[in-house]
Amino acid sequence: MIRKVLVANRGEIAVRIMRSCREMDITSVAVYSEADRNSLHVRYATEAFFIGPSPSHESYLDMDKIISVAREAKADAIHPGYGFLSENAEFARRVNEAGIIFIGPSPDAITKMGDKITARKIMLEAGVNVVPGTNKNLNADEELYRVAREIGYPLMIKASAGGGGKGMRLVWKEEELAGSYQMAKSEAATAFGNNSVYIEKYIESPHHIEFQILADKHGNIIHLCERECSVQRRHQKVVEETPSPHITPQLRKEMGEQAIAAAKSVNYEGAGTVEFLVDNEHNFYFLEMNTRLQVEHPITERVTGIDLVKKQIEIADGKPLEIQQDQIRQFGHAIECRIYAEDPENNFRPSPGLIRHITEPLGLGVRTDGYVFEGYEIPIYYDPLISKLIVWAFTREEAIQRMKRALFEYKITGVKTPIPFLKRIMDTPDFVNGTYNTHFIQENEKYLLTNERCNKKCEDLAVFVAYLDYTEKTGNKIHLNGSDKKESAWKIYAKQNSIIRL
Ligand code: MV4
Repeated sequence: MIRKVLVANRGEIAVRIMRSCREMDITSVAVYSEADRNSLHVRYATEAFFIGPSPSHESYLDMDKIISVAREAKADAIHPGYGFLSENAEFARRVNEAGIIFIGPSPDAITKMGDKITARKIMLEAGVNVVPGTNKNLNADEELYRVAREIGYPLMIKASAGGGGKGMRLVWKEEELAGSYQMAKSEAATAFGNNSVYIEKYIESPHHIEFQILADKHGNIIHLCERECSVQRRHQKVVEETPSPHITPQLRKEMGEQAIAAAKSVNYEGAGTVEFLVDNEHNFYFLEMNTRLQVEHPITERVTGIDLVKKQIEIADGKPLEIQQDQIRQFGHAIECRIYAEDPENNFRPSPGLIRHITEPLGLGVRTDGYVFEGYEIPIYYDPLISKLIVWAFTREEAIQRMKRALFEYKITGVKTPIPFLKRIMDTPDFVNGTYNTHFIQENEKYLLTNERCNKKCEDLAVFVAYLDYTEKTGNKIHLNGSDKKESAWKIYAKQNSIIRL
């Protein structure tokens, strides 16, 4: 029986996991670094242990330290959250060897899915659609040119140890092949300590659609339908929604079956996500499998009514999944916006610092998963995610309106956030119509980055033009920086002549 869980994470996801623990009468154990002494996950937990200095490799990535704390606290299980050690097979193995339950899949499943060439091979054997490409590490000889020609251009070279957009290269024509190949290999060696690469046909303008699956220790596997994650910027998700406006019930059924086949092929246990690329003709291809709980899991929880963290814990505890596939429904529509401490007007640079004021949205159909509070200082050491705003409504249209309302209510000062940027996404025709793909942000950049500073400059210019127009037509000279009564005369003039709105 799992009675006590150590949460090997921080921030919003640590709090999210502890909330489910509390509902299950499970004692939660927090671990924290120097920078997290005042963090909410420490206050929320039943017990908390200091594990080291702020840099994550000396704290949240220190396997020995975390396992020894788990032993000391007599935790029955460790939940890794996402990021940090969540997809580290060695950590999962060492946790198990310490006689502690790792809340997640087996080290073997993590290893297989972590190596993209191995995963492609296993998927092919399991009858899962994979992107046409190679399934072995290629050397730079005639074979490379031959297979590249077979696959056709454009194509992608990807690092086998990569994933999530890291270590990818797009090759448009044969002349670029050798150079890109060498660069991809050396980048992979530096970034992952593994220079294996493979080739895939380039899927143009794809949708990024992922399926949530749950698998227990008794061979039961179900899928909880899809999440549309095509609104991304530099491989960082910005907005997610479910159901996907791009997929049909028939496609959902086929993709769901393949997602289950993918999980089955590695004897998957726990919650996992199977990512697909879907093209405009509704062809879909396995991309990779994430062997962890994902950031965007709440939208699935909202439409299915299933607490995914609770299911993870129950599965780890050996309980069979009681719910059958035909009981899974997507009820209504859910959208998530990620609120990062970053500055969209400054190339999305992280904007850590003190939260001076925060008012979170409330009301019908609104959920926020966060961890910050007034007076909290966001550390520079970790992911700058402040919170996730999740809305639900019966229809997609209503959900968008509700998201706009919630974004209007959301007030955060002290750090920069992408709230104005997210509001504009909700007003962009491709988003409103549900006709977007992974190029959405790039294609709509002009509109989305019409920032506040630019608006202010336009306004200043309009005021100046109005002033010139007034002085020219009336002969009156007014000083712009004076706040005398005469100033209002030219403002009135400007307003009446529709030069500016004031
Ligand atoms: C691709 C692709 C087109 N064709 N693979 C980027 C993230 C990583 N998981 C895989 N990625 C892509 N792989 C082939 N064969 C296009 C992307 C891609 C992308 C995928 C999902 C979401 C956003 C993206 C943005 C650019 C490229």
